Amino acid sequence: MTKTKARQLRDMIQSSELEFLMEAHNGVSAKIAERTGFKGLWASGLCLSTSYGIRDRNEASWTQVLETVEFMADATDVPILLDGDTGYGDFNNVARLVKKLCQRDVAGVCIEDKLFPKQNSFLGDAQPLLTIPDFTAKIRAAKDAQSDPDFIFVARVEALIAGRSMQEALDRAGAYRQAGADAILIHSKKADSKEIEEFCRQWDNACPVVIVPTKYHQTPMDVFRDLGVSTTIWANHAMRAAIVAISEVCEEIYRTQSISAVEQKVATLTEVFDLTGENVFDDFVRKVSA
Ligand code: SPV
Ligand code: MG
Repeated sequence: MTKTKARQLRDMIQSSELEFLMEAHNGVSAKIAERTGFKGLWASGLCLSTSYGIRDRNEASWTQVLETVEFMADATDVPILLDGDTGYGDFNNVARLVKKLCQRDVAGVCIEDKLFPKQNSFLGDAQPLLTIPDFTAKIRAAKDAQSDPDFIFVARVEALIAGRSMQEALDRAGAYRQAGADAILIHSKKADSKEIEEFCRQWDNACPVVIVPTKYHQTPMDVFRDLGVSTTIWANHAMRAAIVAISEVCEEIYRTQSISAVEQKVATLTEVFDLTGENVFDDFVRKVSA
């Protein structure tokens, strides 16, 4: 029997290898990442928002996010970890979110200990944090609501982002683990990875650690491998690549009033049809008309 998506994500998070989740923000970007070979996907709140043309401040409703992530789950066979921001409300909202994610075959959710409405971690300083008891209530509510025993809850510690101490980051992570979190995402916006490395040393793999090296991208992955990090999230690179590629093609077509010059730079229609499954539609028609 094939493994459920939640089981696949659980195996990745718990494996002794360093694993990778690639950002995707709609069905087609999810499919492309899967085809490349990624074993799992990160449905980024920032990139979902960007794809809607809105800010990463919970301007999209949670059901709009759910609808998009369902398209992503339908388009792929690999597990998706949804960036669920702060859970779109209190513990009750988190429980309802987890229930719906299990129904739609989304393998896990990452919830951060900031306040609703959230703002992106790379904006501003000293962002306020939720109290530990209020956040552990969200974890317990999520674990209680999951219908799939393998569903993954990643608790995201924003203490370092908010300028709090290393000790507070460790205390929060400890409380979240005790409340039932399956993994801890420790986030940093520093250009070097010293504080992440320090956290990992002191945490000593009390439970799996997930990192997002968007800012400290120069540190080789072997450093994190040696520290026993479970999973790295490449958090926004499909969207940032798309912005550059779309801009270049728009500029060229606008300037030349022709599409000839870009023909070699864009996907063929055969590739488009292949990505959306047109190539197997005829087989489907034959099967149902037999
Ligand atoms: C996201 O991808 O939306 C994240 C990661 O939450 S970050 O933008 O680094 O906060
Ligand atoms: Mg986010």
